[in-house]
Amino acid sequence: MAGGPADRHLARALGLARRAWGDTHPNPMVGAVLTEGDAVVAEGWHARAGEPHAEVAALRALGRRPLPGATLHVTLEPCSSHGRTPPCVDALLAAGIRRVVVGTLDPNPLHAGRGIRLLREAGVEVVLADGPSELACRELNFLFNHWISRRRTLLAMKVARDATGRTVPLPGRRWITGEEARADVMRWRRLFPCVAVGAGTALADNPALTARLPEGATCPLRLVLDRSGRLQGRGDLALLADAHRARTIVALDPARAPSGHADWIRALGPAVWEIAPGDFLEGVLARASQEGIVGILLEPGPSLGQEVLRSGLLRRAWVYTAPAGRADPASPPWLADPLPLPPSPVSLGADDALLSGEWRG
Ligand code: AOF
Ligand code: ZN
Repeated sequence: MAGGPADRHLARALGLARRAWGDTHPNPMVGAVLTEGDAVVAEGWHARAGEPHAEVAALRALGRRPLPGATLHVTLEPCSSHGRTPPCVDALLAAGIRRVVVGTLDPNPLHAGRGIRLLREAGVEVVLADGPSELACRELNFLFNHWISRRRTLLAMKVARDATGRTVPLPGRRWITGEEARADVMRWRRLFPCVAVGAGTALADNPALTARLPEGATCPLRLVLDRSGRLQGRGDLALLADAHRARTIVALDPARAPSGHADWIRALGPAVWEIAPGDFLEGVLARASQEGIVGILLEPGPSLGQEVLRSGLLRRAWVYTAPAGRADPASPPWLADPLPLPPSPVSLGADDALLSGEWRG
């Protein structure tokens, strides 16, 4: 179906799905376009968990029964069992839809291929996307795809470096990369339910970790990995003091943090995760999984970054690379080429490049 009208309609449905960017966890982003002949007659998307699925939203937007020849294009296989909402397969059959174009299969073990089979058994023509359309529909929901099959938090990392692999800005500067690269980071902060830094970065940079986009600012859950209680006495830090401090979580190892550290943090407003001694990163991911957090975007400094690389726990990365000489030559070059990322360089502004995707390290 490469390049045909079905791909065009799926591309439009993907645009609709992205309207709920970051808002659907733990559900996927899904978009749907209903066509009659060449005309798009209704659109829908899944706005947040608990609200109608994209297919149902499109049928409702139509406000009448679809014509007999109508086609429903949807970025994800229609669901086939009751969750928070009734199954979309039933809604499509009840509406008399006889042709469905599906962007990608739903990896949810409750559905995976079942929706397609039920539709076909009911005599509906089902067309499955392939090639770049299928890939785009699947990639959009990398967080959901990981969560639904493993019930485990996906750990991702964002790094801004220069071409020597250093990540600490030049003395007196705040940034290594340019504006476009930083704007791109904001989109990923907006997608992930949780953004994390180490205590070193919290102390050195005093970051707010909010997602500041042209359409407004939002605050993800903000996680500080403060294993040994280095934030003690720094109640002035933005993460502990700003208006969003109830959205901050401090993870610590009670055996290593000063006594009273956890209570001191809680009294300021943030939550505390006391991680039992052992592998700290693994403990944090286990706790985040229990809490239903589908993904953490870590923005590490050199020492945490090196630890994460050694841990084998990293699943995704966004590496923004500025020309050599943009980082502090006194800092360790810890993220050197070649990176175990797909060959996907994107240019951002005049100087910066981004390499991103599944981390195969
Ligand atoms: C669809 N269309 O727009 C979405 C789907 O709890 P519920 O009822 O919202 O169901 C959630 C599951 O439904 C979710 O895990 C995923 O498998 C599927 N999401 N399916 O047909 C949609 N959001
Ligand atoms: Zn559904």
